[in-house]
Amino acid sequence: VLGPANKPTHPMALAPVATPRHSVDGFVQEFLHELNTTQGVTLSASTINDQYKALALTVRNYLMARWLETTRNSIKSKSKAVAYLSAEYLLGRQLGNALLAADLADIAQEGLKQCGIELWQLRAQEVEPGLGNGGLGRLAACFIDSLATMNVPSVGYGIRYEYGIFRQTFVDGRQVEQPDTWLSLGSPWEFPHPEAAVTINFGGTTEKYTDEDGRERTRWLPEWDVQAIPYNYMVPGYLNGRVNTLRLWSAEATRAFDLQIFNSGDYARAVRAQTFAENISKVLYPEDSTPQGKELRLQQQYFFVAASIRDFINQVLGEDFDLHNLSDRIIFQLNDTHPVIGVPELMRVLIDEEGFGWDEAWEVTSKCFAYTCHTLLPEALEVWPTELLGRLLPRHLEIIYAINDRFLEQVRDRFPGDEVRVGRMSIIAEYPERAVRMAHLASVAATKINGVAELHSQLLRDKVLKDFADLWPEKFTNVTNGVTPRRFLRMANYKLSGLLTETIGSGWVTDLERLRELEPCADDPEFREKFREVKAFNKRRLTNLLRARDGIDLPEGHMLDVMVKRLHEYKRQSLKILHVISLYEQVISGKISADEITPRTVVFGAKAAPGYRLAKDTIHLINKVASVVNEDKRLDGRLKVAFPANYNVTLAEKLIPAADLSEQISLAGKEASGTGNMKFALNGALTIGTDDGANVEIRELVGDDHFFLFGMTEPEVEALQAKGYHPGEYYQNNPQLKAAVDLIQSGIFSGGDRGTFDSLTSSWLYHDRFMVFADFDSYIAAQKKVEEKYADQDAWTRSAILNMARTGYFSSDRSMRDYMTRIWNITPDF
Ligand code: RUG
Repeated sequence: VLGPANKPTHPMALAPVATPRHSVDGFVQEFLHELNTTQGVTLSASTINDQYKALALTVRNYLMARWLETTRNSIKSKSKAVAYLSAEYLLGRQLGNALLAADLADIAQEGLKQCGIELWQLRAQEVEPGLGNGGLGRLAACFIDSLATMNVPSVGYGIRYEYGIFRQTFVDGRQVEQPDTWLSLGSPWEFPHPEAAVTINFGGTTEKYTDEDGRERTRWLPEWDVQAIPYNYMVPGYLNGRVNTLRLWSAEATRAFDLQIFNSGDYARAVRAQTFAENISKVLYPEDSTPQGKELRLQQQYFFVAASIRDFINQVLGEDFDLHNLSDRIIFQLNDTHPVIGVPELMRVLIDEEGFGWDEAWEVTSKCFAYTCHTLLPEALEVWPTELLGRLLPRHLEIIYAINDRFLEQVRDRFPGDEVRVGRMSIIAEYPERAVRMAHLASVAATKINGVAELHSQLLRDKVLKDFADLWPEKFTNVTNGVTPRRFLRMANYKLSGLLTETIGSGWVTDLERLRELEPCADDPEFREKFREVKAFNKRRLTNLLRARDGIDLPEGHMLDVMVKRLHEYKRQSLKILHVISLYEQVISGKISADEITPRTVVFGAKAAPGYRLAKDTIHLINKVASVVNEDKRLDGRLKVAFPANYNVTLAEKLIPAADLSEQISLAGKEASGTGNMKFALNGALTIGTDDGANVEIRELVGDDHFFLFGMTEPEVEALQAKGYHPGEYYQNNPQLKAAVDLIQSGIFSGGDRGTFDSLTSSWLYHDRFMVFADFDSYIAAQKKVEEKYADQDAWTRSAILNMARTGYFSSDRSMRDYMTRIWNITPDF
């Protein structure tokens, strides 16, 4: 077995690998070498896939020495590190980011040109690893980018799903999911280490025994196991010589064939056992914000968390480390409740394997975890039936009960006689079935608990986790989310980047607050003109892409009004489509003439969870509205709807820089933060939005004059709910809303069939859980203001520039600094 125990040395190995020469010649030489020796082809015989792979390997080679060095230092150094535990990483394409981080983009472009190859064509070959659903997974990817760029000792841990988020297609306007085969041509970015596999146990029972010292102990007698194989990915910092590691785990059967079954002649059963084990990392669950309590999901969670904890203890700390001091060396950041099973796992390792007493183990464990909550929706807080958890992880359930007993004692001490509170706070729910509340377990164990925007953190303290905030106010803090300026500004909007760098220098890429220096440019007509040219360029680029990718033609000269995010009722894509329908209805009924409409193309991008009926019906409605509206000559081409399928990071990188208007229209108090909102503002789009999530902070920073606010505030929402909300009354009392809903029910968007969208219209009319009808009027009024402002292009551009200049705060570098000081107590390496 290969492993760290076997440590050969050689003087030449002290400088790990030579970095290829940073010149066009050096690059070409390396590229041709990879083409010949790894792909096994000559340049003239190579396919575009060969070229893409050789290019990826070449770029890797430039980063390799830095990676080895970073890894070596992190093992040598005794400084505290952060392990980011996340079930999702929505990475996006790797090549562009690696080229940027290694400062190779220009050299590669020139070198490839000399070989008769266009860099952009190779970049287009890459299938993005879609190992996440939406905001939560993309946030994890932004965070690890910032950690590397800021020299923070850190490692990301997660799951290498064989199938990531499904590929969305539309058939007759309805969403149809296709498997995401991102690995079918192999990935040149991963480094598998099967020799470093970790065995992960499941099932079975526990038993009590007495050890040699006469102590009562418990051991877990598992029933089955799988191998966790680590795959390493480079996480290069931006131009700083550091390359961190993302380690994703893949499941394999412990024995390729179960020999016993095999020898008994039951070949099929033996192979089935293998398939069963490998299912664990087979597919990403496509639910965003509404998890389904599926057994395989719990298996996935335990699988990656147990492997990661073991990996950190064994590989990074080594055998001699005294685990009593674990919290001096690591903080495990729990990205939502998905990795929370790590808490009883660390307790189990310390007590059952390392011989710690309970109090000693808790003392360590309760300093090693911090918990980020990403939601306000009760249905998004994971809960595992004890029956299931106990069957899969019997020892962990015992430990959870023991944690709960001690915790509830504390609650009773503090609030004597308040058994209602005890029931509310218990880690174990009794109804509708006995179940473990993972958010409670996380809150009990974590040193710190944070929300992801100011308003969200406030609502966590005041509502969702109020009892915990009463008990431990000092645990609660906020870290407002951020996005990486490297991917979402420097790379995605390279024309704007050029203009920024030309104006204020390149420092903004790692110090985004410096965009403030651009504020005076908002009043400079020449700068405004250049800014408009950039936007026009980005629109042309998007037009070309959508034509080739989706056969969609974007009209010229339109306001680009963009709503891209997961499809969820609380995000209210329905409000946006009702606006479109209303404009359409007013023209075809003669209430307004087409030339009163601001020429506008509304772009949607959204995937719905495959089992989420109403979300899928909304997609169907949007597509059907698009096909009717886009064809109707009465609109004179002034209103269009575009819905490119399969919205993903790659598309976002083209769409966001082209947008004029950013739609952030969730019901107040429902969107924890949002991060798309930040990307749009940074790329100079104006936001129409509610006072929700990070919109609140965006508006505060950019100023009311440069933000279109509408809708109820969170307290108003609460008050309306308390009073009793009757959506039917809004329908009856608002002729414009009624006309739009009636138009859907007339069958005009469904080939005359009046019932096609009944599920949607009746859910609005009779429930409207997210109060679309209540905010409709205010939304329409805000859209009028949008139109007025857009009519004055100078005023619009001025606001767009100020949006960009004032939102540097939303860099994920700043988020990481906040985590370091408020939660982790970590300083960067230098
Ligand atoms: O819905 C939230 C977003 O508001 C937030 O910006 C993002 C990152 O913090 O996380 C999203 N989220 C929440 N995704 N899944 C969950 C489930 O808790």
